[in-house]
Amino acid sequence: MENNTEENATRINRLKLPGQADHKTVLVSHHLCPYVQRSLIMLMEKGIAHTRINIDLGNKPDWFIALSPLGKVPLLVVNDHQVVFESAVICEYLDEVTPGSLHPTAPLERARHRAWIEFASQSLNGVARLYNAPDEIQFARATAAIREQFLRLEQEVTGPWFGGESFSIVDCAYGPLFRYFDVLDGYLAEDLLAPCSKVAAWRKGLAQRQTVREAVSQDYPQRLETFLGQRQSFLGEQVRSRWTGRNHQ
Ligand SMILES: N[C@@H](CCC(=O)N[C@@H](CS)C(=O)NCC(=O)O)C(=O)O
Repeated sequence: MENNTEENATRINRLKLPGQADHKTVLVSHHLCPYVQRSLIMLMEKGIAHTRINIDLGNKPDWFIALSPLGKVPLLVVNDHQVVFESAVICEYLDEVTPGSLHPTAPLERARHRAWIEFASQSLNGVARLYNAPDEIQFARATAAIREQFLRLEQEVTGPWFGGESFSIVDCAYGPLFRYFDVLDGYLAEDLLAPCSKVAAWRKGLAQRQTVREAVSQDYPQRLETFLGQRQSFLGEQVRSRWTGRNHQ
């Protein structure tokens, strides 16, 4: 377990952040979770003072189980005890309580952005299928499915951000998705973004944005590689054999 349970419970219950009472914002997190990253990007984009508490999802603390209706991170705890869960809901809540919306105002455009946030979640499921694929055939199938999703995305992106000149909530959802490929690219036989120039440029822009960069710790690539190398999967095998190769150099 990464954090002491009682200590965390105390921090949740008795947290006193500097500044206004409405800055009492805690995000219960995990180092690698892409949904947590969405919420963190949003917190930083909106300049909201917050505290991040990482937990071990393999050994969830009791206070977290008690607080989290779905047992998932991210979990936003506001004013010491009010809980907001589900990253899309958290992002919209954070947007609504601060000036300068990162969502389009026109209902149809807003609906389109929400739909493409959901598309990002489905693409994350595709990434999980890729790293959990038990054999080469299923790995290739999962890779092909992601290639198709990126081609779809190419038709939707305006650039430099998803909807054009303004960074929006939907951009918060894609930074963490593309970040996986900073590590996965080293294990794929092809550049999945080669046919998608707009998505490729968008990915680059997201990787350079300060809030996207700061949503993870500096050791994120090593943590992700360790996570991947622990999978009993085709990719896990590739990662482990690289480790063995490195150790024999
Ligand atoms: N739909 C949720 C997904 C969150 C999610 O899947 N979180 C994962 C970590 S990345 C989790 O907490 N898993 C723990 C579990 O399912 O037990 C959201 O958007 O917030």
